Amino acid sequence: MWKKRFALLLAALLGLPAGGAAAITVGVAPMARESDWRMVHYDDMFAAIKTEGWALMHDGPSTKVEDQEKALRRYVSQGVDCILLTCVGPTGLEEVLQEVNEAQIPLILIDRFPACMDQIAYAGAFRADFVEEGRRMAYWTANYLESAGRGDEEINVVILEGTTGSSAAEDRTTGINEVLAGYPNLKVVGSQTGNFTRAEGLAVMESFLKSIDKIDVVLAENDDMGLGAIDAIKAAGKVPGKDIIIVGCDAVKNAFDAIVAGEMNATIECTPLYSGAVIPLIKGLEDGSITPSREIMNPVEEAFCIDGGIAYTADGLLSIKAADVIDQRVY
Ligand code: GYE
Repeated sequence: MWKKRFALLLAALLGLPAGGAAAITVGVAPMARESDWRMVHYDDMFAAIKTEGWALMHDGPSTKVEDQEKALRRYVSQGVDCILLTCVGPTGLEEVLQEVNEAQIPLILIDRFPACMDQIAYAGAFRADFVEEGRRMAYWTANYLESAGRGDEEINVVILEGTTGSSAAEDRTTGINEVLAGYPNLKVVGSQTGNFTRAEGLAVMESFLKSIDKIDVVLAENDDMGLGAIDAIKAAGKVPGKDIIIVGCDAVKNAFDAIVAGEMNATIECTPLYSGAVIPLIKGLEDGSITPSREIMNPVEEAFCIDGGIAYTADGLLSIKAADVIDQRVY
């Protein structure tokens, strides 16, 4: 790569250690900023790249695959040392990813993967287990109802889905429905996308409240939509967290505040913090101490709710009381 050779030459001329900090340039594909999760994710990653003294190339935000394609092509032509990719959609990058591979630029996949990932080379892949997160939302709900003496009640559930076609949304919906199938008294009476945004979560919840007589539970596939649902429920004269149970996903700070205020009942964690895994990987790839892995790495995640102590997995892991840990949360 010409860029690296130039950096090494410059380092030699300036008397810096070869392979010194500034020798690494990371290209980050543009992506939308639809949620608190996404904001925290990029703040964390960009701050970590800066701390290393590395150069960052980033054209963002965008929801268009064409913009991602253009940016990746530019990163290839400029010879970056590494590319971080979160796909806006599962398809459309097949060709440019071949070009990334041909240029032998290490590609690190984060959070949303391309459908063609089995056909390409990548150096590492990190994301949450979204199906399991959906299961956890449903397990928590069923066990919470049971603990409140409502285990046999007919319960109407609405789902606020994430962006259609995104793995985070599709997989969470799969996990939710898989578990709810085991609880015939929990019926899904509405399921619609709110695109992972607070504004659309609010709008969809408003229309559910108008068209569905009885809603007992909202399963929001991210916290932002859950917070939007709270606004809609209040506007309809109902009490969120009491008249209607609200379960979110991500465990962002705003959800913690809502839980502690009693307006949201639970959130299932999905960490946006990947720099702690990605930065060491980039360093290891650079110095040869780490070889690319095709294994998908899932972070360890928990669940948080008003009182704690509700089982949220098939094997009975217990949720944590949000108020007990809110001060230690970093996002
Ligand atoms: O849950 C949501 C965001 O892909 C895990 O996308 C991510 C999801 C996250 O907009 O808030």
